[in-house]
Amino acid sequence: MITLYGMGSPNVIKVTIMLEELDLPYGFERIDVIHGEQFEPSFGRLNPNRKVPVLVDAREAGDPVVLFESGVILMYLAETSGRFWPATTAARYEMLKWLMLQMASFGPACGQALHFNRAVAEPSYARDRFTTELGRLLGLVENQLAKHAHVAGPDYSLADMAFLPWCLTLKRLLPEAVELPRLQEWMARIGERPAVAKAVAASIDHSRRDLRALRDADQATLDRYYGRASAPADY
Ligand SMILES: N[C@@H](CCC(=O)N[C@@H](CS)C(=O)NCC(=O)O)C(=O)O
Repeated sequence: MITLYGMGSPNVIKVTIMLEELDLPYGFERIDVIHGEQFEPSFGRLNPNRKVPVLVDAREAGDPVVLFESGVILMYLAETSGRFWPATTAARYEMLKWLMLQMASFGPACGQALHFNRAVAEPSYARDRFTTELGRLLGLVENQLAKHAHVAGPDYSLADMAFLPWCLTLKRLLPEAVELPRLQEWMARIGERPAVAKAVAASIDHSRRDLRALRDADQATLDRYYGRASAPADY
């Protein structure tokens, strides 16, 4: 049995896309990160960094495999299934460098740009800085899509699965950022894959619950969620 711990967020959707692409059955455990469920001791044993997604693979006898970091989870599912895992070292690393760029640069830039444009009302140095950096990275993806059908080259890969959920989130929350023709075409094309459509549809219910939790949260909860107050002292 595979269990995915998550919420309706892009880093979690990456993993559900891959699980759907592989047609792997899995259970979903919602973690209400807005109300701090990630600080429960039981969750800390799965991810000491207290973030979702977490994947627990208990399909084989013995200790389950417990993984955090969405990129690592994608790599694990690819390597263990033999799908979306290029056979040659050169092709594999060609794909992995774009996956790593998504993990290390694009995802964090999206998160910060969205935070300073949407969650915080006033214009600021931080807003300009992260919006500019996000624009630069989206330009890089646009250039890549001018040369290839997919982010990491001619083939659909883990890199597409990692970039797409963030791009779809931008389309909803910061649409002007993704008004790039090749990016738009790629989003529409990849979005039509049955596995992607299924994963995105499944995330809608989780997102609604996250939004309700955000709407109902008191100021102290919001301050903790947005990192303006420290995490619980004893976690
Ligand atoms: N690099 C991590 C980022 C994980 C992450 O930031 N997860 C968010 C949801 S997308 C989260 O758990 N937020 C809750 C919190 O920060 O307390 C990954 O890709 O898995």
